[in-house]
Amino acid sequence: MAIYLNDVSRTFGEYLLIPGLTTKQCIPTNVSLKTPLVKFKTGEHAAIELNIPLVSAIMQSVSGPELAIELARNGGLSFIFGSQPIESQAEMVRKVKKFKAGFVISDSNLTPEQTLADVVTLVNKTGHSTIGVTDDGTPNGKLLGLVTSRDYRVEKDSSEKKVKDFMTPFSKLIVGELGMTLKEANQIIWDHKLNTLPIIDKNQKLQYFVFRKDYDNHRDNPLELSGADKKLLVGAGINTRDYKERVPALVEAGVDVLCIDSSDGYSEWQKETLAWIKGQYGDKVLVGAGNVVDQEGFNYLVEAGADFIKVGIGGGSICITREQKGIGRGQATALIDVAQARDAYFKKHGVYIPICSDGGLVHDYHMVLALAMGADFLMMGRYFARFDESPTKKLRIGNNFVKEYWGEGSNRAKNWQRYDMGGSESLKFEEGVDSYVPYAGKMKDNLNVTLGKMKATMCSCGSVTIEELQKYSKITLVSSTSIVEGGAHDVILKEQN
Ligand code: RVP
Repeated sequence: MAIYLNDVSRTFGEYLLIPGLTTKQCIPTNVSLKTPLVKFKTGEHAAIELNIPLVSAIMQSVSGPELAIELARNGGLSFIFGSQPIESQAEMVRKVKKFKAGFVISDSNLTPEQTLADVVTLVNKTGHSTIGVTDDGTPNGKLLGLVTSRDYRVEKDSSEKKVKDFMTPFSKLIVGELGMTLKEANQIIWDHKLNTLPIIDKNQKLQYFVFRKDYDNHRDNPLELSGADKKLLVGAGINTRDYKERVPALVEAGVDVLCIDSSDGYSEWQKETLAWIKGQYGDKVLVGAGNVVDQEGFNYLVEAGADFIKVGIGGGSICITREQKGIGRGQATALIDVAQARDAYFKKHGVYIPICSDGGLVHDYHMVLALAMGADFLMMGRYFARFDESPTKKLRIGNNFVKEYWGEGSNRAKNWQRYDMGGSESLKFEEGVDSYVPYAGKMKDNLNVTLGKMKATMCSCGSVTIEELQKYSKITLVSSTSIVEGGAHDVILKEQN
């Protein structure tokens, strides 16, 4: 006979937090959102700790290098999507690792033989007015000059005029050398009243620009997630098919942590993948596994060597796995169950395995609930897809701006490995949809609001750390009628413009 679980599958919207005593120390500025990303032994620290408990989903429409850089600068971490060729994924990882605050790789470059018409086209395309003139027109070619808006007059000059005839030539440029600090670069900018300082290597090859206007922007990112070498941290998704080629390429590119990406991770394929990685690299390569929704799945992947476990099947906003395959579990119930297994494992073995709640988080308070229920960090797709930094197109629909957001199991992503059940020929059907999400602007502005709200909720619960929240919070189920009570009710809302 089948086993019946007695607990109802529930999700975050069915719970509320009951406030605890808010002491005078319990103020948002005292709240730390630091949290472990990978396993550690009693009395030790995790090899990687996040400064905010948020990671971005392993998805084409979410985690590209631009979003990864911005999220790491704000204390979280991205897992660059794995549903792409190995080399392009490794290149994205390299791009994040190469990022140096204030040092920008030039995105506008031309050769001296190109024309004013090319300059105008490029400026319109990038929106940037500083153009690096290099021998081969690439961002790292030999620097031959610089063009800024002060070097030409579109109305008066011929559009055929060659770049070499109006650029500021290299002989007249003030440049910085590769290896100098941002402080040193800014001193040169200040001393010479420059707007842009090109940074070159020994062979005069352009490496970066440092812009005067960026100085203030780059000064304060106190939560930045970087290693001892000051490079930003970045993760990457892998699958259970091509890991013998993909993992070495990602490691070579400098990836800090991997995660096996699967909608249903309780499988021998994951065990094999973990065994291979740990056999090759030991604990030098950190790798998470999942997704699971119960204790059995958690214990299986932990025994197989996973450094963290991802929880959640079918709760993602773009996910139709539950409808298509009838598998899954309410996200809150799954999390509560797995958190118990995590705690039991810690008690028995003295090893703490962080768990990540993946998918289905809608409101900011859901994030606090998930942490209170035992999640160590949270993976989100929809939340991040809305921002400028996500890799998808921003479109206007009617009076609203939206961004595209599609599931890895959709026909558009064609990430069949994620849904692979093994064998040489596997059934391919959609488990995700292609959609839009409301455009929300810059990540940093949104994060500030979200983190502010999370901290306020934690203070109401009397907790200044995630550990305290997990230990002491009181959580209650709500009835459907009390959910109605929680919104505006029995009033006539004024029209919102
Ligand atoms: P959400 O944050 O609710 O948008 O959910 C994102 C999560 O949904 C991902 O981290 C992943 O686990 C899951 N996902 C991604 N693609 C699909 C799909 O196509 N079904 N599901």
